[in-house]
Amino acid sequence: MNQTTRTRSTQEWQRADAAHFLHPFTDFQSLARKGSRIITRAEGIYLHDSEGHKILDAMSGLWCVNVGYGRQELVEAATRQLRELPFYNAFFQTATPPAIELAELLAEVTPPQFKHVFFSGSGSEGNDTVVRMVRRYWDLLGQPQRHVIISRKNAYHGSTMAGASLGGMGGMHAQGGLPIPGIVHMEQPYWHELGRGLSRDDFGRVAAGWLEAKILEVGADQVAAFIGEPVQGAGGVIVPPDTYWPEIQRICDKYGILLVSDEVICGFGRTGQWFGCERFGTRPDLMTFAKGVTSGYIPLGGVMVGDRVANVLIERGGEFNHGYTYSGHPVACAVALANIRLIQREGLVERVRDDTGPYLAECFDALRDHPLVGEVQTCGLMGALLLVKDKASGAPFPEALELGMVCRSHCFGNGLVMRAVGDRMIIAPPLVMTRAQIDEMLVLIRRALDRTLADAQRNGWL
Ligand code: PXG
Repeated sequence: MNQTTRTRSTQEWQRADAAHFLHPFTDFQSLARKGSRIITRAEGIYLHDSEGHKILDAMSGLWCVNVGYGRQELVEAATRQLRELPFYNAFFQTATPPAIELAELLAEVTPPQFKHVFFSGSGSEGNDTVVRMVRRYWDLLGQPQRHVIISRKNAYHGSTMAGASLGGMGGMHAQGGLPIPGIVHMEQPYWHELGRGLSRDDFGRVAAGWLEAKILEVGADQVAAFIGEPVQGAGGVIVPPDTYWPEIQRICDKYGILLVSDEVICGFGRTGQWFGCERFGTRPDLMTFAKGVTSGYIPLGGVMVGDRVANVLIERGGEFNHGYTYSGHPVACAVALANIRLIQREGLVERVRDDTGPYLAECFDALRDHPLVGEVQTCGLMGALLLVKDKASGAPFPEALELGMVCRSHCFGNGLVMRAVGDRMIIAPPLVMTRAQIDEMLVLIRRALDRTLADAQRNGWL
């Protein structure tokens, strides 16, 4: 703990925070009234706050701390690189060893069509690069009219102008004049809301068919690409039926449009495969990554560029007028190298696939008997529990009750970070989590559900 952390009380932190720090996605006034929770340190899968509470972090920071907190290999890699060469750019025909080595290692751990990478500083910037690159690709092929990118409602692709436009969040589009031109949205593959009359498999095919309908509506010769998260993360851990992605791939192939897999959350082991596209059986042309590439220890993002696009950009391209100061930042790349090697050495992807992923699925399944739980989904080390008013019909609670937020407060009060997306309670814990820690998490989750149920009964919401 550093000097300032020791010498300020929680209230002093909160006062200074409210006076100067505008937090992301936050109602500033309401937070200033309540005061932030001040997280001061972390170890393994646990956070510690300024009040001395220990909290199980079932969200891996923000879907990113895949290898857990306090990993000395990553600290040492950063320190070594900071001493040797803290920064140099990659613009003017220069490169640094960590950036080159990371590019090489990424080509090794990603599917075989990927031999090239374009680095950014975050997932949002990565998706800005995707928009620039996709449109540049079709320009170079003499089809500049192919500029429309199809995305999905309730998708999250970041918060820059292009990232938020690709995303399908109405609240974000309502601020700042979004989406930018040439981005259109179709419905998401959310069975519980849109497919309840159908089997999940049939619904998966129907939902993928909405892509073909959208392509025909826009005009097939106008469409450049389709982008999607293998599993929608911020949208509420919406796991599509297994029939969905293969059909999306078939439709992309049929019309020759590029497939972009946004792997910012699903990448680096989250689904029990290195990348979500491998779990769901697609062959994307471009793949956005961030978060888990450094386990969040330092910002880094980028786009894996498949041969189809890379060959055109390299052979016919001339200069690509795009890049960031921190594209290939040597310290970030050194941390990513240490992080990926650690994931490999500890076999974390295989552990999620063969052991902790199936175990989490089993434990979540057992929550189906809870009176509030209407739907249960997991994929690797991601999970969602939908709170419903009526289990038989799946009828939701009135939105105004914000039952998810009630449950989330019980989690916090109980030493557990779990997110609420509407009434979907979601988790994405560090991939180093053990079976014993999953058991411990489940005790906390069940307790929060029971307390939420007691509130609902006491207030006559059921
Ligand atoms: N794509 C996906 C799939 C993401 O989940 C981004 C892009 C943007 O990455 P950056 O690094 O620019 O934030 C993300 C980010 C939430 C939440 O509430 C999720 C994200 C970010 C902030 C909040 O679950 N994901």
